Amino acid sequence: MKSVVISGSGLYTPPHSISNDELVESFNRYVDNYNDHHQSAIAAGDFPSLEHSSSDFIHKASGIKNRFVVEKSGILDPDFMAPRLPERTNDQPSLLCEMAVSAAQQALTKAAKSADEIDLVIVACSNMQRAYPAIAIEVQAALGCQGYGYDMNVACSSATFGISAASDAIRSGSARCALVVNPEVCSGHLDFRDRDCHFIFGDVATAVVVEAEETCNSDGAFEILGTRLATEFSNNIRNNFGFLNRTHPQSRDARDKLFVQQGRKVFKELLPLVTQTISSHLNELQLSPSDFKRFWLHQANLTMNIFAAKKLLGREPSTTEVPIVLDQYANTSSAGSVIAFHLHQQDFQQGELGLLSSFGAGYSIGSVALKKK
Ligand code: CO8
Repeated sequence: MKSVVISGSGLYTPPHSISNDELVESFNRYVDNYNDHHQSAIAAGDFPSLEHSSSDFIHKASGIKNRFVVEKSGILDPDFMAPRLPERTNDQPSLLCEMAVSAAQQALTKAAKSADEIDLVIVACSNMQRAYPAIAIEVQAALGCQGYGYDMNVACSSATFGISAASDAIRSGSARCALVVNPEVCSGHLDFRDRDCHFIFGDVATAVVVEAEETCNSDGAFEILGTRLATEFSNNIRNNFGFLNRTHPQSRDARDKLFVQQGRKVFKELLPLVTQTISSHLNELQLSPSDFKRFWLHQANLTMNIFAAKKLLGREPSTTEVPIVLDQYANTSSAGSVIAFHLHQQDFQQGELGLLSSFGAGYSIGSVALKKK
């Protein structure tokens, strides 16, 4: 079978960052305003008062200290609590396209490829900012790529599913060189008024170039030894936003039209699926977790990652075995494991193994076994 490699990766980090303290300060002002405004209804027992958030809780429960966002002032405005993003005209690049292009250009440079050598563009991320035309086709035009492009969404697992699709396309001959891009504007679909989740997400874009080993000119390439994808339906992470919302105006802006989750249930149900999927994937490749130098895991929760790695390795993992980027980037959905891969791969020697793995809504789990060329 044709050998396929990841020959370059790229990372676009938005210009604004928000610390836990900044986020909590604005959230708590929103809570105080809300409770003041509804004082008599709360006193009458019509509905409960809102509770303050806390930086300590956020850090202890998730490991997150900071997040990057495309726009900060609207998120921190207690009267707005969302990024302020002026609508662009159809002649301007979309926000997702702009972020994707920036990450893609870095990946192309690393892979020593020019845009016109790309003949497949996959934009793989949690939420597309419009229904059509596909963001991928806009990215294809903006960069000057050949061939074809399409969008795909498997929530947090979009990147690994995208890499798997690109690898299959190259093996089958329907593409020669692919770009898989993950622009995530998580701040656009997060309810910053919800104490349970206002701290979870950040914005970012990542990109990788996937091509046949025979066309690869990069000295930093990783061979894709194999991919394993798994899904199992769950309502525990859900967002009901969609074009049918307007057909029922009464609930068009209801809470479920943004990200909602049962965090504890996700933790309990998803982790066994993750460790089973990775274990059976490695078994099939006749490898064991201890053969791997590094696990570039989905970045949702620090405890979750340590738990998954401990279960796989049968011992406490070191910080170099399981690099954490969520402390600075928060959960960036599909991009999280690719950020970890991009920032923590320079020390790899020829023949060393690493595993890229994502897990999240769906449920969905992706596992990509890599070997340094
Ligand atoms: N400040 C202070 N206290 C709080 C806060 C807060 N901000 N929030 C909750 N509390 C309180 C709760 O009310 C609760 O109080 P009590 O015990 O009195 O009821 C207590 O703290 C404990 O609350 P939880 O049980 O909810 O806390 P956890 O320890 O479970 O931590 C987490 C919450 C961090 C959410 C954790 O459950 C978690 O990370 N779970 C894993 C979830 C996960 O991995 N999800 C993946 C989702 S991402 C994905 O798939 C992509 C989706 C698409 C992207 C969407 C972009 C927006």
